[in-house]
Amino acid sequence: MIVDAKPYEYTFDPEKTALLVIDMQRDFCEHGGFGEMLGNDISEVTAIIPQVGKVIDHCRSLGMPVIYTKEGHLPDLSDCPPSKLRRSKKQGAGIGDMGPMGRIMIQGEPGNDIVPELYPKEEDIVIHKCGKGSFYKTALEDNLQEKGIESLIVTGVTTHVCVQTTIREANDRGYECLLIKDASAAYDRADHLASLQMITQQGAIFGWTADTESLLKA
Ligand code: TIU
Repeated sequence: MIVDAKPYEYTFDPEKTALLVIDMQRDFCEHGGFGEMLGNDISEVTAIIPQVGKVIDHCRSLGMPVIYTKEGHLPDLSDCPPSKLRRSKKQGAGIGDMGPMGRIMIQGEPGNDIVPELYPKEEDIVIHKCGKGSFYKTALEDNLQEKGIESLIVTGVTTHVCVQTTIREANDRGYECLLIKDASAAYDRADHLASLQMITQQGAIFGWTADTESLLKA
């Protein structure tokens, strides 16, 4: 399939492509979550939920694996670097502290769950990650290799943090990444736009970008 994309056409084989849905969890997308407690306005992020849903439906209809990630930590915080813990507390969003949606950024707490509008299905893969990148200390690469995946369509939040870190990790591992630009968001639109530029510059130095409509047309 050929998608009208930047910096030039993106070609993928649905049988060798997976969809990544990065961190569309309540902690980043809902009021009272980690993202808002860090001092962000969440409106750019909530606005993409319907678009992410469209991309998920489309990729499912093509038979592609759908892989969700969730950023969070074990209840005993043993997988949270002291530096990350310290900085979260200093910013007023202490990881592991009690918040409006349970303990902040802790696996199994309501805030760590995927937003109801995009809830995973039984057959989907859900990856727990403790870092910003989806490959760091996870089984993602093994999952992709088992399925013979060579390309990744990427959605989720936030573009300049977990999404871009994941695309950089994937690029170094040889995956061809397409970021769906209206199915990803940063809290600040300038960060989102800067990320798109960084990904596509120098002849797709990290990958491609396209909008949902172009993907659906392909
Ligand atoms: N703070 C912020 O913009 N993002 C994160 O902390 N994690 C993700 O991007 N998922």
